[in-house]
Amino acid sequence: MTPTITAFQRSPDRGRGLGRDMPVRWALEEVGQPYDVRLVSFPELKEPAHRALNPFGQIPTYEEGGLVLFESGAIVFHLAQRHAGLLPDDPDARARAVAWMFAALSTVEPGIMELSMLKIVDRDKPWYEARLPVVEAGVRQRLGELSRRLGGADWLDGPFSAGDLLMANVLRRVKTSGLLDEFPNVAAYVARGEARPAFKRAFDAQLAVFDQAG
Ligand code: GTB
Repeated sequence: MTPTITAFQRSPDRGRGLGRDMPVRWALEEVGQPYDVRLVSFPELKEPAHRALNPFGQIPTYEEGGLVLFESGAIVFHLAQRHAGLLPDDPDARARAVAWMFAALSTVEPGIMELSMLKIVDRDKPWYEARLPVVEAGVRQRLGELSRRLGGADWLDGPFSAGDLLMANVLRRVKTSGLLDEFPNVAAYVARGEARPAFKRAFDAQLAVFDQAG
């Protein structure tokens, strides 16, 4: 059964692969699972047919036979449980990899998203210049903590896992901020993730959607 995911018909990131379909595509490529993509417009996201798949009217969704999932982290977790390669077999190592998945999405990503949204939405606000260093400091703190834990290792806990996939994907969003460059081992970690053949296939697939949309 070939699963179907949804993605933006016209991604606002202009093919930079910052949408949440990216980690799902990456995980599918890592485990060698072919997939179909249904492209959805912004108005379609809010229609009942799409809300039946995702009550929040967002991408990505995942359909596989009778199974419907939303939330990119849950979809990556599902794929990692069903296929070999993204979670260790040892139960303790597996639990730690899952902890990194949660850390990526609930401890590291919120500050990064706040910074991203601040720059996109609030640049013209009178308080922008005062707020920016505060939000940057929060992201810098998390990057520093991550840097200290990662040290000289390639991945966060042994072999590459779904935890690394989500963490590297989340960190890609600060690549252009300059903050990542303050932590060379974290920048190298992200680069290692992006150098994986599965990442490249996923990135190229979402870029092709943007290019074809014209
Ligand atoms: N927690 C959910 C998950 O991880 O699946 C969040 C899903 C989500 O935020 N989806 C966004 C969406 O559908 C797209 S990815 N938004 C439409 C809506 O809510 O109406 C987030 C995103 C948004 C914008 C850009 N951008 O402009 O570059 C990139 C990524």
